[in-house]
Amino acid sequence: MRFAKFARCALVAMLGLVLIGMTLGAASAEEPYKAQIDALRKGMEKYKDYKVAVRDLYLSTVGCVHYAGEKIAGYMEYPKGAMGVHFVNLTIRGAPDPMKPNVLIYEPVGKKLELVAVEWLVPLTAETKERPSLFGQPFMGPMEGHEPLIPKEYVHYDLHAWLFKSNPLGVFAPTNPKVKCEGYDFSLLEKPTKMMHGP
Ligand SMILES: [Cu+2]
Repeated sequence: MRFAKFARCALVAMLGLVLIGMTLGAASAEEPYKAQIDALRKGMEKYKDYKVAVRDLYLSTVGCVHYAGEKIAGYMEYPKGAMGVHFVNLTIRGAPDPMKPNVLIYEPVGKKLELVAVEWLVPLTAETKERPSLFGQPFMGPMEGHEPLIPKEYVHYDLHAWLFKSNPLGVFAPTNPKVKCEGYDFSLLEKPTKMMHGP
């Protein structure tokens, strides 16, 4: 009798440990990079004012990009949700710099633009030897350019990081179901982009 009780207690304790382990496991994807991600967020904070971003040559591509969540064979998969308005800096080139993303993403909220994410956009070139990765995250792609705002010929890899708005799909997911383009004049529903081949 007493042993049965002990066994039950031990089982409950073990289950508890397993649950704690699972929770820690889920959080650990970005854990080793936490300090680096915090430093990046701090460095990007000044861009909460979009005018500061424009002065630093992050220029608006106007459309608030969102996806319906459709799945097509041979095309990239974007879960239903939005990205927002991309501000692209074409003067940042070369290998992706974890502290200097070349894209900032804003969500239109009322008459304001709120900084929600950053993105690294890396073209596929003859010199590309391997898939880029940052913070232990392999980039998505290679894929065609996102029409109609980016020409199809711009074959690239990309990685998003939701630094300023939580994303239930994860910090590095391409779309965020909590970001909305509705009510914004330049809302733009994009089709999934064609997958290409590369390292
Ligand atoms: Cu994007």
